[in-house]
Amino acid sequence: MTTRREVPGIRPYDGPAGGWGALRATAQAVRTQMENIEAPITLMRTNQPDGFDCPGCAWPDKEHKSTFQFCENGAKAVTWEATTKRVTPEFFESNTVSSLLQRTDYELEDLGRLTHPLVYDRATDKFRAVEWEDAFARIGEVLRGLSSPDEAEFYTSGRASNEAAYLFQLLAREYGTNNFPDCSNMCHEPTSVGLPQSIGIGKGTVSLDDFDKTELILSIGHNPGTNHPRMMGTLHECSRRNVPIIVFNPLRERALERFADPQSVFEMATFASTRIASTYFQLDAGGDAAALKGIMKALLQMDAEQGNTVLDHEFIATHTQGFDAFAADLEATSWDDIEKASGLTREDIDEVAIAYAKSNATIVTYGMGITQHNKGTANVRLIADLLLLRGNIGKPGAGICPLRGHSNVQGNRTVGITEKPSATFLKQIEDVFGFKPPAAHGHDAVQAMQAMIDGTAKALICLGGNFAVALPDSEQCFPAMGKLDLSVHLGTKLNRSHLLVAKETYVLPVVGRTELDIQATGRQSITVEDSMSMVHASSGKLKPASEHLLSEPAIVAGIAKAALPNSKVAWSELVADYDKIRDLIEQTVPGFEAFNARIRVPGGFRMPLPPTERVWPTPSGKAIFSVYGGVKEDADVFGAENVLRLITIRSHDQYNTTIYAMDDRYRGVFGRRDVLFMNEDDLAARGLEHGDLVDIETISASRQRSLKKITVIAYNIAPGSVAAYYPEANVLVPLDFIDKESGTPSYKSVPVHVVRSAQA
Ligand SMILES: Nc1nc2c(c(=O)[nH]1)N[C@H]1C(S)=C(S)[C@@H](COP(=O)(O)OP(=O)(O)OC[C@H]3O[C@@H](n4cnc5c(=O)[nH]c(N)nc54)[C@H](O)[C@@H]3O)O[C@H]1N2
Ligand SMILES: Nc1nc2c(c(=O)[nH]1)N[C@H]1C(S)=C(S)[C@@H](COP(=O)(O)OP(=O)(O)OC[C@H]3O[C@@H](n4cnc5c(=O)[nH]c(N)nc54)[C@H](O)[C@@H]3O)O[C@H]1N2
Ligand SMILES: [Mo]
Repeated sequence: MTTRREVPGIRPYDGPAGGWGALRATAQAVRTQMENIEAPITLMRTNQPDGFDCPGCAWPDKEHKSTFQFCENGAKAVTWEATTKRVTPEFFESNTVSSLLQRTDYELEDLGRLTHPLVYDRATDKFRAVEWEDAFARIGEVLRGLSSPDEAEFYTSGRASNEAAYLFQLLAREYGTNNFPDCSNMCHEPTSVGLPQSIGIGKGTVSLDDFDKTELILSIGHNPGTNHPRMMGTLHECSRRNVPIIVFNPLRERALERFADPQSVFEMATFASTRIASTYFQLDAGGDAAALKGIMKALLQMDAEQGNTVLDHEFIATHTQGFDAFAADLEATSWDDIEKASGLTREDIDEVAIAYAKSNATIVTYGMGITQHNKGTANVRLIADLLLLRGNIGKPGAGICPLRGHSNVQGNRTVGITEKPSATFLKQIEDVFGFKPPAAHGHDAVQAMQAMIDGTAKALICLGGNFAVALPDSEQCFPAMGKLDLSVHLGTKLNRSHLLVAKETYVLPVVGRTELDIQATGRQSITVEDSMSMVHASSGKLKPASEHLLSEPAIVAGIAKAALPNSKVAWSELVADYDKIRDLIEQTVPGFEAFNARIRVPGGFRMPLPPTERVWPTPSGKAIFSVYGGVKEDADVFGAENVLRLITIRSHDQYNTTIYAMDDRYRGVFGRRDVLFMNEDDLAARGLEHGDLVDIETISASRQRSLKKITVIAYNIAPGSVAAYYPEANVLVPLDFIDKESGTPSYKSVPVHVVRSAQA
């Protein structure tokens, strides 16, 4: 191999994921954010029976009462919120919004916790403190003045509790709209749309116990070492039981190769580690559909050759529908197309099919590598198809396992955050509250932004999140925020969406997950639902970051009382005692029977998951095979040559748009984020070298989109695929480049050209 030139901040990381590096990084996270010793104590209370739920990810905990589970990125999420840094009215007094917009996303949040409710003052171009009651009164007044409730958009980011989210949807529905853009629309919407079509419910079917019994794991398009770190403990255990773990990912992700469990005294003491992937297939970005179809085609063939012993024919006959059309589609798909579109060989695919045929209980885990494509929903259904072929749903050790995003994104949906509510839910709301909620479907995230760009949306209320930065096409979305009459942000820390001010803008600071929430009847707890449908209580213990904070339920109620003077909802009573919110959830949402009693049991309870008992809540009562049609996940780019598919990814030091620090340790990137990962052959084909400056240009018939002067680095990534960090690369993603079934942006498959930057 030729010696590579030195590129600042780029050096190979040879260790396993986890291990001492993770402990060091945790210590660093505590040191930079906390001045006192409260931090370690706070961390110890994460995911404990009487503590708070980790705001990091939605991976469950063993009965939620295990000994402290170490997790580096959970620690970062907690210290980032429990930081001792503050951004006060005095700070805003000496900094204009225009000047703050010059700061990076990292610098903005690193200013610390918001301490006071703020209103934007156009005359001075500054935020200043405002009284809560004045803020509520004015927000209510603007909302009451809109010509239609559908001119307002109610955005939810998945960190909100069930209680806050339930009140939020109640506010919007009594006000008169179903405009519920939410972070799930950018994330697992293909799961929420695709799985109900296949198995009747839009949630995963496995529990942690299933991982104890599984015989094979297929891990597709997710990066648990960074995004679901507590899952690494589970994968580590499975690997040590010699369960094969077959990974499909265009990038070599270190944690999927080797992991040292910081809980393991032996591994820590001996610097040993455990292999995670038994086989690692670096397929092309957008190649999963072809690979999955290939595996299933091979299975059908094996079944025919081996006297119908490979598929679970009894299960297929009793429990499913649509097999013939599905099989015909596989028949019509050529091996040539499968190999070309996946980037894998027939032998690779046969190998997986043989392993799958051998396993009596298989789990498929998947993330954004599956959902964020033009055919994300159809992709999710292919995974269900694969499992159905051998009866791998509703059997111990087997099932489908979507890795959810935000810690309560699944719960938010369960309690009514959806732009397409069911008639039954609306009827329940009407019966219990005595007002008629709107039936017309509302906007999802992309549609809400499109309405803002058109000027038809006038107000945006955000329950958390960083709406404009999380969405694609920043050049269109950022200015659209400024066209609104009103934007309101409930948040813990300052971010760019807050600064993209509307005619009137309020930033309302909330009590965080780690903090004590005291209301009229005393200390409150909230509830969340994890990726495996376990609902449990969470209550913070730290003193709130400022005495001026309000809880999310209190703020939603404050806005509601001002916007709906004749409301049928007893807002103040609900805020005084969250048990009363839970009683209402119980009365209006199925599955929450004896809600308050059951969350008082350590570990909480599981929401109903009929497919785990082989009950399929589809219209026909059967699980349904899909017909994919072709092998392409993403639209063809006709006439363009040298096309690369851009994947946008998270670094190890990042939580969505929150940048904790500038390193991406496992990928060997330190102190910077302005890089493009590219395969050596693709570099050579373009006459480029490791470390060159390049421009990335989106191939699209509409407006030109480019990101200039990015350092290209040689990386172990599938040829034809390149990767860059989100949110910086969002300028390259067209807003209408979506999965039409779910509305989810295709952040993982943007067709681009990469060219050498012009000399300065
Ligand atoms: N620390 C931390 N934790 C998080 C988050 C965070 O930002 N930081 N975000 C939270 C949220 S909201 C979410 S949704 C989850 C996200 O968790 P993930 O789903 O793991 O999200 P990504 O980082 O987008 O990583 C996707 C992985 O898919 C791979 N990939 C990309 N394209 C393809 C493809 O076409 N096929 C295949 N097979 N693989 C592909 C990428 O190489 C990468 O390894 O994590 C949650 N947890
Ligand atoms: N290019 C590209 N774009 C993507 C993705 C991608 O993979 N690639 N992933 C998409 C995905 S999966 C998602 S989920 C979205 C994420 O979209 P969002 O959920 O909108 O974004 P976050 O970055 O998680 O939001 C961070 C902000 O939330 C606020 N916050 C933090 N904690 C709390 C709290 O407890 N309460 C309240 N009220 N506010 C709080 C803080 O003010 C912080 O600035 O981004 C999407 N965008
Ligand atoms: Mo997400």
